[in-house]
Amino acid sequence: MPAERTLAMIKPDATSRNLIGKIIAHYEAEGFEVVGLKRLRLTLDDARAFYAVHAERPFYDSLTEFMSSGPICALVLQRDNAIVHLREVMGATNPEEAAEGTIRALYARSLEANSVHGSDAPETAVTEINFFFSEEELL
Ligand code: IDP
Ligand code: MG
Repeated sequence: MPAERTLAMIKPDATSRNLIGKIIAHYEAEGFEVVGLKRLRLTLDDARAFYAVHAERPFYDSLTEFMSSGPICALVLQRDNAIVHLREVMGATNPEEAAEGTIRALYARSLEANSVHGSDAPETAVTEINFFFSEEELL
């Protein structure tokens, strides 16, 4: 299978606990190559734009305030079947339902502060990669 790219984020609850290295090491051990990487703080407007698909959901305001509350890490990860494989390595959205050994089972604090993001489909991966990175930044 040819290499595929997906967009990952390390969320503010994880950057604030110095978990960037542990989480990236986990991804590298799973065969992902880090082809794009930056640490930044989203404005509230940035977070609202990134999560616009959830605008009608009751958790939208709280989620976007949380996502702009501190630094995040944005990563583009590449391997075969990257989108589906990253979702497996992350674990379920709700850490109480996340399989043992997944990032969310290991590190998430709550359903909202669940440490990591990963694109959910090829179309969203392209949109989300372009949200953070220009083509020249992906090596
Ligand atoms: P995902 O991150 O596993 O793809 P989504 O359903 O796309 O999950 O939700 C986006 C993010 O919104 C979740 O990762 C989590 O931080 C937050 N979230 C999802 N559902 C809830 C909820 O019911 N309450 C609070 N926060 C939620
Ligand atoms: Mg999602």
